[in-house]
Amino acid sequence: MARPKIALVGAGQIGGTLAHLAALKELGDIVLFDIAEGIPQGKALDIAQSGPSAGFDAILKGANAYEEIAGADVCIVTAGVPRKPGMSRDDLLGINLKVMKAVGEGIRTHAPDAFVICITNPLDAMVWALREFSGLPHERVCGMAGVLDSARFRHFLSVELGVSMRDVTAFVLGGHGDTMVPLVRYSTVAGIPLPDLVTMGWLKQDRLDAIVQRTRDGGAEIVGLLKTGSAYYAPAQSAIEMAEAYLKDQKRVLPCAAHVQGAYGVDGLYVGVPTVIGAGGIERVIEIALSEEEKAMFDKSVAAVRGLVEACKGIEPSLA
Ligand code: A3D
Repeated sequence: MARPKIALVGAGQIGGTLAHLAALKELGDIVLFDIAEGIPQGKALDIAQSGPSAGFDAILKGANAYEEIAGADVCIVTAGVPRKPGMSRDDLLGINLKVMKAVGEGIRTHAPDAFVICITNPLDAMVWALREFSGLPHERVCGMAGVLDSARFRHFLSVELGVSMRDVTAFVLGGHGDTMVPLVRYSTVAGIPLPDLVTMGWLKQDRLDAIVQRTRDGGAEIVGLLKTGSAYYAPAQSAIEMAEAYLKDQKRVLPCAAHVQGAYGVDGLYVGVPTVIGAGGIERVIEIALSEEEKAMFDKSVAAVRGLVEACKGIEPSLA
């Protein structure tokens, strides 16, 4: 059986890391696509030359023409610009919307059967726009944010509690931005919900509150340190987890920006929710019970995403 084909649209910091991880995990043959000439070719060659030592079998290729993504099984989109210190994700809207138009049309023409994972910010609005421009079925277009936001939450909690990151599960809902909703009640250490850990005296409430806030600001913290761009190792790993769930039909339960139609009172919007990812793409949106306070936070987040989608329609008349 031929190897799956993975197209990485955008060969910058995240794109290059995605290619490396996909090769190490032998998820398939990899095409790195970018408008910058030489960058995707150089990264493809560099990673391919790590193959003999790493011991993977994968063909890596760099490209500047959309024809090269033809027949891709998975497309991961990072094309666009990242944040610089002082910028919000929303400041990227106008410029990255134009990029999504070109990418969406490229996917529509050359890779209409792919499972598409968008990473470009502002995430929830860009994945919506990418779906509109590509015309692919909603269940085959999604955005990566929840896996990363929950990984940040899990990491901070594991350090605070001195336990393995593997035993910490976390639940983050809503848009990828300042309004994201880390759900403390549904986050656990080996099945023990965080509020119970507070009652047991293992976790202080003020420390938990600080970790929730640090999770919300997780991206900005790294932008502030790097100064020239945003996070890329953990974002790439998170998208690889989603791609693997699709390619191997793992039926993973992962939070991601999915098209929500009806659930949570949302009518046709991409927003961060728990999903099941398998060979059918986003096979299910899981609707969990929310308290009044959680629902209010989620609704605020949804309103922020809706505002960005409306702004997209204002900029690009074909989306209205
Ligand atoms: P960067 O290293 O700048 O790579 C972006 C690449 O896109 C560059 O190589 C550009 O040449 C390329 N590009 C620009 N326009 C086009 C186009 N029209 N077609 C093809 N390629 C193009 O950025 P990065 O890899 O660090 O980040 C990529 C995106 O991911 C940014 O928008 C970030 O804000 C976003 N991001 C999202 C998250 C989430 O959790 C959602 C996390 C981190 C970064």
